[in-house]
Amino acid sequence: MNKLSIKKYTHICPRNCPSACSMISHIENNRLVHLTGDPRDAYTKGKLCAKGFSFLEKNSHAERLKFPYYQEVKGTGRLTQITWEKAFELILQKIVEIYAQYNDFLPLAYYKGTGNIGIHHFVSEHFFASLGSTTKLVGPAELTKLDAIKYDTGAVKMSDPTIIREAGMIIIWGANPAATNIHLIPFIIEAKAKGAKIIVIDPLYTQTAELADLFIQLRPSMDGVLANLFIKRLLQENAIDQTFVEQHTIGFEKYWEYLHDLDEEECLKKCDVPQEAIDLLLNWLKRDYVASHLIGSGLSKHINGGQSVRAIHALAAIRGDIGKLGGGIFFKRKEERIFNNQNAEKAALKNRVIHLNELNSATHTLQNQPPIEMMWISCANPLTQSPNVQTMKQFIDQIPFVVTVDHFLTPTAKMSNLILPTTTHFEEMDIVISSWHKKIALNEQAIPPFYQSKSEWNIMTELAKRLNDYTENICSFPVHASEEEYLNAQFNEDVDKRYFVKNISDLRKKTYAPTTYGSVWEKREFATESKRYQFYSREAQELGFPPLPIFVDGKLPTDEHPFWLITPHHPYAFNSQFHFLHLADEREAHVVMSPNIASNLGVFEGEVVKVYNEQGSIELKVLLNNQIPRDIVVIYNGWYANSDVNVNKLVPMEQTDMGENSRTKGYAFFDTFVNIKKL
Ligand SMILES: Nc1nc2c(c(=O)[nH]1)N[C@H]1C(S)=C(S)[C@@H](COP(=O)(O)OP(=O)(O)OC[C@H]3O[C@@H](n4cnc5c(=O)[nH]c(N)nc54)[C@H](O)[C@@H]3O)O[C@H]1N2
Ligand SMILES: Nc1nc2c(c(=O)[nH]1)N[C@H]1C(S)=C(S)[C@@H](COP(=O)(O)OP(=O)(O)OC[C@H]3O[C@@H](n4cnc5c(=O)[nH]c(N)nc54)[C@H](O)[C@@H]3O)O[C@H]1N2
Ligand code: SF4
Ligand SMILES: [Mo]
Repeated sequence: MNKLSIKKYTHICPRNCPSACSMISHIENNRLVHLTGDPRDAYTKGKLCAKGFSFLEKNSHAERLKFPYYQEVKGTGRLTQITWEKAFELILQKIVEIYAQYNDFLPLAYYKGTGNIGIHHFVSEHFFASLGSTTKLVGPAELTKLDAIKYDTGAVKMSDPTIIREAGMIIIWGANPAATNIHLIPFIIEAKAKGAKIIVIDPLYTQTAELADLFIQLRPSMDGVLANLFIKRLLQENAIDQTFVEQHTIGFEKYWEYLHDLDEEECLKKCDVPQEAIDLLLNWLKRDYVASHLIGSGLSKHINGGQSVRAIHALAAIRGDIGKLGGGIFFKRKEERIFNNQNAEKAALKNRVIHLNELNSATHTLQNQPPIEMMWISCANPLTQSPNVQTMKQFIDQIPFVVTVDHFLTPTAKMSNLILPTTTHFEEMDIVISSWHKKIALNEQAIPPFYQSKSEWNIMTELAKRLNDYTENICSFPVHASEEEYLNAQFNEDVDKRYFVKNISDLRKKTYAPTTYGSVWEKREFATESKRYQFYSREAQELGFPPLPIFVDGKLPTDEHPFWLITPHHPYAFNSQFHFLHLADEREAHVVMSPNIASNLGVFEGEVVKVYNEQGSIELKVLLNNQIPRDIVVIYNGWYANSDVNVNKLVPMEQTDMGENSRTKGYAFFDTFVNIKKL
């Protein structure tokens, strides 16, 4: 390799990952030949994960979509390769037909998933907003815990996560950062090296549990019980921060009444945690350590998730950890909607919003007037990632014209009439912001688009031009000369206020976001009406929730379906992405169970079993694990390209308690119960 002919470019991984790693591509003759992490990144410090490195292979993978395809009948697999000209013609024809029939664009629906979180990728939402009123399909979001936090502190704020290294104790609830937030681990290790205790609370012994001083194997959805139990014990032993409670909180007396009556025996039974573990953690909580709580997505995938988060938050409040350096709660926020194109939909006031978590019957669209005639899917693979995929499939099937923009022929793409190939972050310009640390950065284009793929900006711009050629001013989508010009037009004062950048050239000059030292709520003045932390939230009460962070029962296994099914995120895949690169040892989905369950079923490792419930059934091989409880089985969520196994056939479309105040309730993915049969 001639070093002189190598050019280097900077990129930001655009997965919905807390890390937002900076990477450097090495390009020779327009080909991506080498990839490294970028050492200038203050948070990731030049590291990537296995998936990040695998972009080298993934970007020119043999299975990557090269051309636009059309199929008359969705799901037949009779795909015809077509030209972009033909693809635009088909879309234009459909849009014009819809407008002629309804004099309105409401029958036009769009769904943007989380496959790529870059600002560029809000261009499809921007395009649909520029048509006037359309139908927005809203999918799952990380909002359950955010609503919960807002009831307590009035606003959602989080300290820079690197400050966790100053904590004396880190309690990790329902998260597996060693797999899902890997660049946080060095900061946790740093705290540990300075003497911090690491506690992992999870029904599963995860990769993160391996790092812990104490692992508490809690029953699923019982976090609220455990947190309330600790609060009661701390109160009994007078080990709370009296000043914080008196001067900075409201509702403590009412909360105390609840705690006073809390039956400790009953709590212990519900959690099924050994007394020894409770005593050990209580002992640490009684000491003068600053405690931080890392709250993952595990809690908020249960119907009582929001309520559990409030109880954990209350534990942080009662000890006065909130506002202390390295203390309080840490969590992944929702994506920040701050750029112009992310908020374009707000201008389209008459938008119809359909929450996908309410798709309880296949007749949903038929009952909606006007019906959906066309659906545009971008950055999403709902036919693997949505709960109750059977219903999702019926929903998509009854829509006459479905367009999917993706890199691969996913199950969702296969159920589309038109499949459009798009560029990756090496082939387009973008801006990425992190939903975890305070980062904003420019992603450069390094190589030309793969075969005939087009960037999403390019697709929407071409479409807007053609639409306006057909009927003048039918669509107000701004036609810019380049991606850079388009992205530049998305900056505004809010972006400047938060990130101190006004345009792309500012981003070019900017070195990576410095990590900030300090803590949110330092002054202990909260964003609630009373300026105090609310053990008692009137807002929660008004919306029909318990005003206090009390424990609310979740769901439990039944005789008919005696096993919990937990479907967490794969360490070597990203939601439905990367599985086919086989970064992990296993090449297909497995059901992980305790040897005890296997022996009761009479099956050995590697044998195929049927996992089923009232909604559906799947057949897959058994993997044994002797650290897993006897009534829990695990199947990673995701998509194995060479297999029909789809775990979301078993997951019901059940909503979580909270989230609606911020936009939409979450999905209770982990309240799934199954039975298992030997085949
Ligand atoms: N490698 C990788 N990284 C990712 C992703 C990926 O797919 N792969 N996805 C990204 C996305 S979109 C997200 S949302 C995040 C998710 O990041 P995490 O929240 O870390 O996701 P999970 O791996 O699903 O971990 C949830 C954990 O909660 C546990 N759990 C389940 N129920 C309960 C409960 O009731 N109480 C407690 N205490 N624990 C419970 C599960 O056993 C599991 O270990 O990760 C992001 N990062
Ligand atoms: N059972 C179960 N199901 C779950 C979960 C669970 O824990 N258990 N977790 C849920 C969570 S937290 C999340 S966030 C969702 C995620 O589900 P989705 O939002 O669907 O996200 P992904 O599967 O990451 O990616 C979707 C698609 O985006 C495509 N894509 C990637 N980059 C681009 C791009 O630049 N442009 C376009 N047009 N497409 C692109 C990918 O190829 C992929 O096909 O899954 C949810 N589903
Ligand atoms: S998936 Fe996450 S950790 Fe891996 S390269 Fe992308 S941003 Fe970094
Ligand atoms: Mo997610």
